Amino acid sequence: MTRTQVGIIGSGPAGLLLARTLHLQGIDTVIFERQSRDYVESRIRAGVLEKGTVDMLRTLGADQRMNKFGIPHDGYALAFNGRLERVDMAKYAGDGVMVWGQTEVTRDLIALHLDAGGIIKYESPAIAIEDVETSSPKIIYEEDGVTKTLVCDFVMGCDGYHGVGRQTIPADKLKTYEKIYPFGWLGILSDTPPVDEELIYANHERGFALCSMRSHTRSRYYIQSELGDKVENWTDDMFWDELRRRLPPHAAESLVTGPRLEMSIAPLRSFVAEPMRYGNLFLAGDAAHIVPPTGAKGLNLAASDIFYLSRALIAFYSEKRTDLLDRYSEVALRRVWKAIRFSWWFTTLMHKFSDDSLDYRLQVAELDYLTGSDAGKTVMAENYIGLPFEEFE
Ligand code: RFL
Ligand code: PHB
Repeated sequence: MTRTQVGIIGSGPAGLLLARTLHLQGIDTVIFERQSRDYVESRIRAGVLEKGTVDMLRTLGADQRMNKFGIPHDGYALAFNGRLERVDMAKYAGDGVMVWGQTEVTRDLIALHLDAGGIIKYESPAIAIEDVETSSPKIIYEEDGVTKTLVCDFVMGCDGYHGVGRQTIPADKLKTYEKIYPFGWLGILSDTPPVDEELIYANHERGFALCSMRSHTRSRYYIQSELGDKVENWTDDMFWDELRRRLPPHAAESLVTGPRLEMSIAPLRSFVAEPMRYGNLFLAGDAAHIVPPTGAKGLNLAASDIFYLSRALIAFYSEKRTDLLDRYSEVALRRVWKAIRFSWWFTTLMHKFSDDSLDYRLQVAELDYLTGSDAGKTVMAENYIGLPFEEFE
C-alpha cells in the first residue's frame, strides 16, 4: 500500500485546480481519473470565467494561453420581445468576465501539473473510499485491471455528479436538494464567426436561445429543447433555422452558419448536497452541487470551492490548523447557495415553461423592468461577474 497526503478523485476543473494549488505549496497529491486524458481534454463544456476564476488561473501560472486567446467581456445582452438590451457589467459591477473555454482551462492545467511532476492516473477509476472517519482514509482504485489501495491524510471527491465521493457519505449524514427542469439545452459548436461580440441570452415564445463563442472564429450556440429530445433528431439546418427564429431580427439576419464540430444535449438541474464534508472526505465542484448553465456558474463554483478548500489544507499542513477545514463546508456553501439561487432565477426568467401567455408576458415585463432600472442592471451585472469570495484565513 502506498501513501500520499491528499488523494484527489477526478481531473475536472475542481481536481486540477486543487492539485496545482497544493503542488505549489509542496503538498503531495495523486489524482485518479476514470476517463483517458484525451477524453477529458476534448469534452466541450463551460465557456465563461468569472474574475475570481481568472485570478486563480493567473496565480497558478495557467494563464499564458488565456491572456493571449481569452476574450474579456464587459457586457452581455438580453433579447426579449424583439428588443436587445445590454447589461454593462463594467459600469454596473465594476468588472467583466473572460470568455475562455473549460476545455482549454483543463488542457493547460493538466500540462502544467504533469510537467511539474504531478501525478494523474488516467483510466484509473476510484471504486471505493474507506475509513474516512479515521486519519488514514483509503482510495480503492483500478489500474491496468488490478485493484490497488492508496492511503491518504484526506480524500477529495472532485468527481462530479455521478462520482463515488458523495455516494460514500451515509445517506443519514447528507441532506440533498434537487430540482430537475422540464427541458434541456441543445448545443452546437461551429467554426463560424460569433453573431455578436458579446453573449446574447434570448427569451422567446418558442423557447430560450443563447449565442456564445470560444474565439473570434468559433461559435457556441444553444437552444432550449424538449425533454427526451435526441441529437439524432436534429440536422444542422434544423438547428440554425430554429436558432434564427428565436433571435432578434438584426442578429438573425447576420447569423453565419456552418457545419457542426459538435452537437450535444445537456439536462438542466439544480442540486445541492450538504455538508460538503464527512470525516476526512471532502466534496468540491459538481460532486456537491449542480446549477443549470444559464448563469455560467458551474465551473466557477468548482473554482470557488477550491479557493476555500486549498486554503484550509494549506493551513493544516503549514500550521497544523484544523479550524479552516472545519469551516470549509459552511463558508463554501454560502456562496454556492447564492449561485444556485441566481442560476435558478435566471433560468426561470429566460425559458419557456408553459404555453400560458400570461407567464410569457410576466417574463417580458420583468425583463423590461430589469433592463430599464439601474438597480435591475446592477443585479444582473454583479451576479454575472461572480459574487466576491469571503475572507478565509
Ligand atoms: P467534472 O468536470 O465533471 O469532473 C469530474 C471528473 O471526475 C471523473 N470521475 C472519476 N474519476 C475517477 N474515479 C471515479 N469514480 C470518477 N467518477 C468521476 C470524471 O470523469 C470527471 O473527469 O467536475 P468538476 O471538476 O466539479 O467541474 C465542474 C464543471 O465541469 C461543471 O460545473 C460545468 O462544466 C457544468 N457545465 C457547464 N457549466 C457552465 O457554466 N456552462 C456550460 O455550458 C456547461 N456545460 C456542463 C456543461 C456540464 C456538463 N456535464 C457535467 C454533463 C455541459 C455538460 C455536458
Ligand atoms: C458557453 O459558452 O458554453 C456558455 C456560455 C454562457 C452560459 C452557458 C454556456 O451561460
